[in-house]
Amino acid sequence: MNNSKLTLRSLTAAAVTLPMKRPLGTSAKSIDNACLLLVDLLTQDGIEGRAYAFCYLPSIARSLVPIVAELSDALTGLPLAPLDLAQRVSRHFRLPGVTGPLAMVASSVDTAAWDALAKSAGLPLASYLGADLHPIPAYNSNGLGLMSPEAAADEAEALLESGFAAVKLRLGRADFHQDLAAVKAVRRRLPDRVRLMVDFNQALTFSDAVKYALALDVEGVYWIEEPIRHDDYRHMALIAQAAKTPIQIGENFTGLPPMAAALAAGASDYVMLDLDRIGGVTGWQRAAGLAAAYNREVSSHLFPEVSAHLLAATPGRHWLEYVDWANSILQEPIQIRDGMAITPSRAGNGLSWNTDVVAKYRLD
Ligand code: SMN
Ligand code: MG
Repeated sequence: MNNSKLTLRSLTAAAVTLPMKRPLGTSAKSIDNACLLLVDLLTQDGIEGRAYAFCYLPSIARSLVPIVAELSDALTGLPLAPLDLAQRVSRHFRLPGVTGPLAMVASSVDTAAWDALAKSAGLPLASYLGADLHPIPAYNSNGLGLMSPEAAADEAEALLESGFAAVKLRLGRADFHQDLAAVKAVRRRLPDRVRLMVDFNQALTFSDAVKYALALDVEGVYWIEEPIRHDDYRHMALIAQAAKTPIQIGENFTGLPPMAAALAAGASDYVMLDLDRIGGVTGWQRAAGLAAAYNREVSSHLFPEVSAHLLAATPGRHWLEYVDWANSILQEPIQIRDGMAITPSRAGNGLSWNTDVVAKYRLD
């Protein structure tokens, strides 16, 4: 089939809230439901592209449904060329600004467009982007929120099912001694070969972050994620210089400019890309190039299904963040074998909705 013939017919969206098996207590907020916006792109040729956005709050997921409908009117009849569509979407949102939830919409449209293109070529997304279907090392990022040291150790052990060899613990309590107690309890319970990432979700001040990072240097932690405000690159760089443990940031890069600024400042040893904030497949590919120029390992943030394809096509691919939050609405959730995410071989990005379950959890 000739890709140039594909034409965008419509975009539709549905908001859902899905119960999470393991609630997640972060230093910012406790999350026990995954609020998603499901985006369907229909072409005039009948090929569909899909994406979902992780919206954090039900009100955000709901509010984006009419925004997608309005965007659909602006894009209908255009060729399905994601790079050109991205420019049109950027222009559509330029006055309010392509940030926050609007960046999620822009990214989802891009992701859905690439899905439809890869399907029309009969190729899995990774292959369509020129890569082999590499399995990707995955860490289990379900649960392990702020909880007692004993409960955290129990949960960490349970998370090793499916052969996971890495888990992520959330930190950022008011009292660092409690954070440290949780790290020690989890580390003691896990076999040495299991990697333990920790994530402060931006909870610390700069001076506390330096102190706590040095304390964590002797606790067998694999990376320290977002110790301070995500966009304070100057101080993040000082923490990265002070600590032996690598610093990980990036889930809050909205588009390329913040990522370029962070890399130029030396703010992070590793980078993590969020499909929904970085600009979908188009944004991810550009970001992967930038990371390669700076010789940085690239991990994914949420969206394990599409991120597996993108990491397969990313030089310096590092870890996939595995969460099962969308599994209930997916016809074929991503498989984990021996701690590796299996990049699916079906055409497209692999997303298709279980419509009965979508109907059950619909918000709008
Ligand atoms: C996170 C992700 C999604 C919701 C809350 C917290 C976290 C992560 O920062 O990196 O997994
Ligand atoms: Mg994080």
